[in-house]
Amino acid sequence: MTNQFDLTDDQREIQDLARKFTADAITPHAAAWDEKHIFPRDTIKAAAELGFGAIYVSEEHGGIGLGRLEAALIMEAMAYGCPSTGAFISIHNMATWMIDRFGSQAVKDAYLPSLVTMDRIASYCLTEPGAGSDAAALKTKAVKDGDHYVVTGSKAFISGGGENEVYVTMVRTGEDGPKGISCLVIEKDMPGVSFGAQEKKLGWHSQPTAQVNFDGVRVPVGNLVGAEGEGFRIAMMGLDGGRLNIGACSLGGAQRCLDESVKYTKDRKQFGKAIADFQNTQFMLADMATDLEAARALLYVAAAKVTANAPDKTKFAAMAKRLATDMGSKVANDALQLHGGYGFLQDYPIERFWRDLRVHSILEGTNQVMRMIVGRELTRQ
Ligand code: FAD
Ligand code: 2MC
Repeated sequence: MTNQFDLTDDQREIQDLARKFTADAITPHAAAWDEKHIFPRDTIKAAAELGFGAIYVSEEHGGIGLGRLEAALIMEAMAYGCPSTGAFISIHNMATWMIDRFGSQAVKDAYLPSLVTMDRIASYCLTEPGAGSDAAALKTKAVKDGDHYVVTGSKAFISGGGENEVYVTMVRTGEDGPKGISCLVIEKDMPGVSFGAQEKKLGWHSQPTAQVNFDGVRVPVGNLVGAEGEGFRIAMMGLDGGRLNIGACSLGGAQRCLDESVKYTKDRKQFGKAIADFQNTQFMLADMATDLEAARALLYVAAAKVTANAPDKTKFAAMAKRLATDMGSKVANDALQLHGGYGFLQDYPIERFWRDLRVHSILEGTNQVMRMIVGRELTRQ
């Protein structure tokens, strides 16, 4: 931002590009993707043609080299049409950035060209059946055998699981706790990789989610991202940006719900007048807009801090994710209320946004974990 009140011309340009792409390629199809559980691979590939598969990957490696605020603007714009598809692209960006930022030249050369174009798509694998919020307790083991690691274990809830080609996976190469964790790039086709059944979910229907299993998978030592023992820190740094993007997806979805609510309440008449004329309706709309702007302002500040690598970036990313995702769901819920019974029907988009935004308070770290990060920072000596 050039000043604290407005976006720069370049930022507006990228926002306009993302909004136009969304209006043309996402919004008209999002309801069908949701209802029929369609994974829109072609649309995702078209997003990558605009650079949206590698937003903060360096230009040297084929990315568009933008900052985290620009990424948030793009995610917000795409989520206005479909939060599920926006979030899916965000996770790919997070995993791809980890390779660009911490990978050796050989790993970058092997994976980045096809990830940037999204000819191959990347998943981020941290969670395990027994290690969710306590991510540093993960057990998937990688044991060195000559010039390979032999990987055994399971990752739960993996977005893109079964569909994506590349799995950026946190594994245990050493002691218990965060310092024994490393980050490995594992491919779908490596012998010993298998997938659980597709999860049946409340929302996020336009993208697959499945358990990923590793049974003695031989992964070249060269596929290590960063040094042995650095995997947890790399995973957490990835999430600093991922959490901003998830928050941005909530902002975009909630903005759509607010816009739909303004339109609907002006059209719908009861007791002889538009329901927008009731003071209760106007107060609800006013609170929705105010909460949304407050969450957006914090998220943009947090994004600028992550771009600048500010010392308090993790705390701000956690605060912004917590506020934006909780506010996003509250706005979607109020929008549903303002639509009355029609809000509950699939004839209007509100119920889809209500379902899609709900999980944003859970994944990429639950909002309780976000409070834990902020609280620990505030009380640290
Ligand atoms: P738990 O950790 O068991 O938490 C259960 C409850 O206990 C929560 O309310 C939690 O906040 C609370 N709790 C836990 N510890 C504390 C504490 N110390 N203090 C207070 N409260 C606490 N993971 C990936 O790695 N990659 C993915 O691509 C991915 N995609 C996902 C997609 C979907 C649709 C979903 C639902 C999840 C996805 N996840 C993914 C996993 C997600 O990150 C986890 O679900 C999340 O981190 C929470 O872990 P858990 O589900 O095991 O819950
Ligand atoms: N950046 C850099 N380093 C970090 C960091 C960050 N953001 N966060 C932690 N670290 C470092 C930290 O400094 C410490 O290193 P050192 O001992 O050298 O100082 C090390 O990592 C361990 O950190 P903690 O001591 O804070 O670790 P702890 O185990 O207590 O808890 C917690 C960390 C709870 C914050 C972490 O486990 C967490 O974020 N849990 C939530 C899991 C999660 O977000 N999962 C999301 C999965 S992805 C997903 O859902 C998708 C949809 C893709």
